Amino acid sequence: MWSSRSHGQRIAALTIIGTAILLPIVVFVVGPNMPPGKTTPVAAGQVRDNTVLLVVMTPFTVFILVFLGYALAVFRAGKGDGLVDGAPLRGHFRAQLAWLVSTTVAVLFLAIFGTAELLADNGAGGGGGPNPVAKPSGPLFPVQVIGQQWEFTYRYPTYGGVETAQLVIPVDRPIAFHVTSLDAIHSFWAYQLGVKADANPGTDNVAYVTVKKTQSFSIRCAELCGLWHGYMYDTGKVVSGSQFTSWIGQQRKLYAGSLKYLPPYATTYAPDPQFRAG
Ligand SMILES: [Cu+2]
Repeated sequence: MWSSRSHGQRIAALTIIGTAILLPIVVFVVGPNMPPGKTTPVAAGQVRDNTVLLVVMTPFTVFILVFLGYALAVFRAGKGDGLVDGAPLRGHFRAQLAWLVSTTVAVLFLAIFGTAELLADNGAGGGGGPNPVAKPSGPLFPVQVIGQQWEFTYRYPTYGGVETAQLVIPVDRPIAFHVTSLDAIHSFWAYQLGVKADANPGTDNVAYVTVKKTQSFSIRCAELCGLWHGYMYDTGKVVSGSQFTSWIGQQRKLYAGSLKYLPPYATTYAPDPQFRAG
């Protein structure tokens, strides 16, 4: 019979071999195909972060699977064996040290890496609240996203505060989405852009993105918000600057009549004036 020491060494060796085989596959095959794709710098950053997370969890997953397989194969009781407990691991200094050090290093690395990535990408496509800690430099193109049961409406404060039923944004311009809600909590998720920001009533939740090429993208509500939550989806469009100018001009004409019924533009949006912020 093997000693507990040689069990440990075998499991460690199998974990190292398994990790060495899987890591290149994770980095070069699985990683580049991770969601949400690479059509915006923010989305590409999320692909990179998802790959890093997968790399970090690979040795741990391999260890758990190796341990399971090893235990099933080697610690199996033979016919006629009584119910015998294995050697206790309690007080095994090296096993404890290895586990404590590896998990501590992994968790601290993820905390530091995650914080750095959030700051480097100006919120990494997530909502940063009304006053985000990190902000892109230069002029921003503001678009208000208003969630309500069960659709999104889009407001363009720099174009007379016109409200539209479809989201169209110009390519290569840093966009600031101001996400809010009229009623329940929704979440504005523009999948291919790598943007996902909660829509809370009475809150201006700001998320930044710049899109590098013209394209369509899907929009879904990502927060269970009532009966027709599953139907709260939409398709947005990224167009050239000139296409955007002509589109927004048409919208202003189309909705000119309704504009006078809308409240003046504010960072939050409430049907009842007493809940309106300035
Ligand atoms: Cu919703």
